Order: sequence, then C-alpha cells, then structure tokens
Amino acid sequence: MTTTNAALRDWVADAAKLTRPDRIQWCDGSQSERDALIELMLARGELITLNQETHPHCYLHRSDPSDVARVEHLTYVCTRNREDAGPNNNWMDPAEAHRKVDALFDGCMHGRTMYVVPYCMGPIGSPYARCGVEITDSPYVVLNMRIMTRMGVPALQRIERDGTFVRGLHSIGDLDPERRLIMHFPEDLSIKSVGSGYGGNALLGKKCHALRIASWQARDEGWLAEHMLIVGVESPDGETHYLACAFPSACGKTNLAMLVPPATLPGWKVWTIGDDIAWLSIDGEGRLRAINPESGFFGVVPGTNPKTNRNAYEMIRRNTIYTNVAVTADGQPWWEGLADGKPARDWQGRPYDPANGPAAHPNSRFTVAASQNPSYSPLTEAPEGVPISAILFGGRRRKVAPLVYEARDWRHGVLVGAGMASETTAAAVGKVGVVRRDPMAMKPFCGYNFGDYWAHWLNLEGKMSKPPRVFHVNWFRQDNDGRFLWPGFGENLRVLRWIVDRCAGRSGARETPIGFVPEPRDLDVRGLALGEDTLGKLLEVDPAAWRAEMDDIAGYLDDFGNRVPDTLTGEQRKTRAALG
Ligand code: OXD
Ligand code: MN
Repeated sequence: MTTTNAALRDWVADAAKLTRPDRIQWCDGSQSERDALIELMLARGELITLNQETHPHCYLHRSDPSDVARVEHLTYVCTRNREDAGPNNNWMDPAEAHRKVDALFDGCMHGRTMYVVPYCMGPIGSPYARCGVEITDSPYVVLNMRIMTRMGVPALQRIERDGTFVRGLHSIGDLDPERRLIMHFPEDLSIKSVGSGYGGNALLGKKCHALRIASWQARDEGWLAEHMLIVGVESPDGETHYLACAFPSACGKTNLAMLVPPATLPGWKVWTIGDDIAWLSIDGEGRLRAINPESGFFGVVPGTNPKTNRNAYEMIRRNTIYTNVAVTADGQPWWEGLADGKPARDWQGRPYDPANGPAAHPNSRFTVAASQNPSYSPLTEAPEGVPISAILFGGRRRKVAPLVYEARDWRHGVLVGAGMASETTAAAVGKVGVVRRDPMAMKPFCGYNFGDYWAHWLNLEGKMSKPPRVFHVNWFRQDNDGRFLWPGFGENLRVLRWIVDRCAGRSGARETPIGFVPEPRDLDVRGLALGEDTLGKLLEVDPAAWRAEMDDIAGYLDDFGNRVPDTLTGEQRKTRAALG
C-alpha cells in the first residue's frame, strides 16, 4: 500500500530519510494486520496475554516506569510569534524546535519498522471530521490508534479526496526522559513527538491532534475543539438532551459519560457519545452540534468497579488493552478499587509488595472500542453529530464551588469556564492535589493563547440562534473532616436532571451573585441519605470565599494582558461587584 497523495508520499519519504527505519509498513486497519502486530508484541514480550477465559482478547502492556503519564513540561506549542502560543503554553521558535527535535529523530528508527497510520477523527463521512497521519515506530501505538480512531484504508481514501491531513511524526526514541519532547506546529498542522510511548504523548490523534492542533484549526474555521465528554440524558417520557461537559483529566469524565441511572430514578436513560473530546460546530440553523472525534476510550482504570461505573467495568472484560495494571496469580488484570482478587504482580511486573506503593499505577489505562460500552449511543456515528442543550464545566474542589450553578448567560458562562480550577491528578507528571486554574479543562490542551481562545468563545455567541445554557458542577465538595458531601457516580443524574429541566424551563433556582443555584427543594434527592445540613452546605455560596475566588481569577486573567477580551474582564467585574 502507498498513496496517490504526493504530499503524503514526500513527507513519509522525508521522515524515513531522517529516522532510517529498516522497513516501512502502511497500515490498512485490517484484522489480520492487528493480529500480526499482537503476535509480534507477544513474541517480543511487549504484550502479555491476560486470562483468556475471564478476559477474552485482553492484553497487558507495561510501559517504561519513567514513562507513565503526559509530560506537560516537555510539551511545546511552536508558533512564529510567541504571543500566539500564549502564557498557557511552553513555547519555542519553530526553527529551533525542529532543530532540537530532529536531532533526536536522527536515525532513531534504525533496526525498527516505521508504521504509517492514516486515521480519521470523527465519523468518516462527517463534514466535521478531520484526518491525520501518524508515523510511528511503536506497534503499541498502532494497536491503540486502531481502537481510538477510524484508522486505515477509509481514512487514507478520505485524505486522498480532501487533500489535507495533520502530520504527526512519532518515535519512542530511547525513552530517556531527558530526550523526550512533544512539539506542536499549529501553523503547519504538524506534530513531532519523541521519547515517550505513553497515552497522550504518543497516540497523536488524541491530545496533540484532536485538541492542540484542532483548537487552532477550529478558531480559524469557526468551531471549537474541547476537552469534553458528550452524554445524552433521556427522561422517562423519551425527551433526550445532549450535554457537553468539560472536566480536567481524571475527574470522572468517563464515569459521567457512562452513568448508570440509580434504581431510585426509574425510566431515565443515559447515552454515551464520547468521554474525552468534543468537536463543536454551529449548523445551518444556528444550533451548536457535537461529534466525538474518537472511536474508543483510553480511560483511567483504578477505581473502576460495578458501583462506580458498571458500564466501564463490563466494557473492559473483553477486547481491551490494559496498560500498567497489576495482575492476579491466574492472569487477570487487577487494580485498586476492584472488590475481588489479589494482585500477584504489580504494574512493573514485580511480585506485589505493598511497600512499593499501589499495585496498579494510578494512571494505568484501558483502551477499548467505544461500541463495546453498554450505554453506547448509535448517534456516535451520525455525521451531523448531536445538538447540545447545555455545556457543563467542573472541577475537583474541596471547598468554594457549590454542587451546581447556572451561569447568567453565554458571556457569563465563558467567565465560568475561564475561571475553572481543579486539584491536580495523576494524569500528568507532577504534584497531585494542588489547586490550579484550568480554564475549560484546556490548560494542557489549548493550542493557542487563552486570551484569543476566550475571545473566540465569546464571538460564537452571535453565530448561534440559541446558545446552550452553561453550568458549573462540583461532585467533590468535602466537609471539614475531609468526607465527600455528595455521593457522586449514578446519583449525579439528579443534578443532570435539574440541568435538563432548566433547559426545558421546568425547574426553579435562586439568583446569587455567581449565577443561579437550586434551592434544596429544586433538586430531587428522594431516597438519598442526605441531611438538610449537608444539602445546604452543598448549595452554599459563601460570599467571602467567592470574593477571594473572583480576585484570584482577576489576577489569572491579568497574566494574558491585552489579549483578554474586555467582555470577559467586564463579566469578572460584574460578578465581583455583586459579591460586595
Ligand atoms: C486523558 C487526559 O488521558 O486528559 O484523557 O490526560
Ligand atoms: Mn482527557
């Protein structure tokens, strides 16, 4: 296989000249290609067969122990003008970046196969989908890309038809963290990633293409590429609202996207469209619509069990690649939060010893096809996507943020998103549990200056006939003893219900300086063991804490100087003034 697209042919030839692989394999996405890759990896010890009776077609991959998460400090956006990347990104001049990274690519595929992986982000026939090609020397990446994207012949055919594609050059290099770089060149729609074989660093369709490069492309073309799950909430009388929800990494996006309605809310159904990324476009009638550019889930494993996420638990019992989980004596995957079984070997393959820390790495992952999810929505394949009724922002906040509130309008909603903050998690290298500002959950993923990004969000208002309502949720509020006040998981449907009822003009709220907050009577908490005090605390808006929050947001916005739109600072001032 090769291609009729000359630009693609030339780029592959140039990449081969630089990296000097022993052979080049164009990937067609077929089952036989997948089977051969699995055989190869098993033979090399890069995959381990899990118990095929309990977990048919499931395999384990152990990454290098120094390569277990995204590396934000080694991730760069390389634009000609530094201001275009903004203070939210590490920046390097493109010429210098190419020089640095090409030195690491020089000859790095010697003795290896170079795989050429054409892929499509979004349903192949969708006008909202976009294609890319990843060149990689990692068969693990190919196997994952085959699950996470529409990969192979149909994608190549679309590239040949459209004539455009995002170029991603990837090599695991020597896995030395000192020789690891994840470079983005949005002006050329290209990516160069070297030195890591893990997740978002290496599966270039995901964070690098579908968020960093796509957010840039989306600004130019008038749409949005967002770190959002997409979920459909169907009421007992058959009305379905689709919500797009932005939460930082490892804050429960996958769980919310696959929520299992509790028995106390009979007749409600939840449909998953996506769990991590949404591409949002305005249709001919001025409605905001969403597609999920991905076709699989690369989800955090620890904590997954029938109580927290029964759908995910069922979904990952077959045809799943596990990365960095532990194994039981009989070869079943094991992780913290699983009720049964005992780990025999930890994520590094060592005999399990609690003194070495958790058995499964806290950022261990599953890769699985979206269609295996019991709550999979067939509209995931709809070329036109789904209409969005509401946008939800949220984070992990012990204090300050109430369980839910609604922004006054779209502009205020943009401030609510821009002011998001969350306690950090294991999804990225660095300290866990510190509060950091993470606007729209895009801090690690926005491929351009946040000031320009907020302006783009604000500009979209005039293009929509009826902008979605905007909400903020916080499942993670704690009491003074560090106990969670809200049960979370399936019970979050109660909050989603208030939200969809707000969209349909059916539920009440009180107006506060930060927006509309439900009164305790507006939320259906029947059957929950929640004291009135607890509910009061969950819905509390403490003016002193919020004054401090708004001042902090003002300081954060200041970092972006004159790129911050006046409308946004105006919204901040309005909220601050209302707080007294
Ligand atoms: C992810 C992340 O892997 O956000 O989705 O880190
Ligand atoms: Mn994510």
